[in-house]
Amino acid sequence: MITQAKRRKLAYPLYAITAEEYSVGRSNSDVVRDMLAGGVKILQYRQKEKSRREKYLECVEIRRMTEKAAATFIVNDDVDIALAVKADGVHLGQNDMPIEVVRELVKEEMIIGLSTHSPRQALDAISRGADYIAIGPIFPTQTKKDVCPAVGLEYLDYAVKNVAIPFVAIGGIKLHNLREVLEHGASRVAMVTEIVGAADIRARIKEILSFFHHE
Ligand code: TZP
Ligand code: MG
Repeated sequence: MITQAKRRKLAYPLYAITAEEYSVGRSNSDVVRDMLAGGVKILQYRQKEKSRREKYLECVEIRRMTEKAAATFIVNDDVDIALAVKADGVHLGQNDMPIEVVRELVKEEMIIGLSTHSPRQALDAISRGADYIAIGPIFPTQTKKDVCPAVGLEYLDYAVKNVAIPFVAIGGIKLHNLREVLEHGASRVAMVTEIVGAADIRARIKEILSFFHHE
């Protein structure tokens, strides 16, 4: 269940996610350094197709960097890596281990996030104790290999009206459609390629954050 302490760790508008295959030659740790320097305060380590040893070693380093920057660190998929590096949270998909089982492993203090693609999945996630949910993909995206089709802004509208826990809009969100997403009431957005693929990551983050500062 979400507590005030966990809410505080999620109380930031931009949720940045790694993906080395879209980072145009830069390593995850180089990208994370720039994300944090640009002002990112919630960061998810997401990396498919690397050995678990490599992922663990990268997460050790990223935990050190996020701690120094007072940023919230969430590990995608790997509950054991999240525990081993003392991450703030773990992010699960609909096909990962059941949330109740993960909760027993990580205990109450750790944040559990769940990807959801429909109102039914949102209600299910909330009733089973998710601390936050991801809402998407809002727009078509090629970034996630096994992604379901875009759900559109309607599901975001539903979440804005009906979801009381923190939620983050995700999927195909770019500078050019960010205003539209915010106008629909999202207070947090997650991005992969718009950040990791930018030539100047710090400048891109400043541009994204400026949308929130002028709200
Ligand atoms: N979950 C739903 S869509 C997505 C994930 C991880 C990928 C989003 O990537 P991008 O590059 O921001 O569209
Ligand atoms: Mg997953």
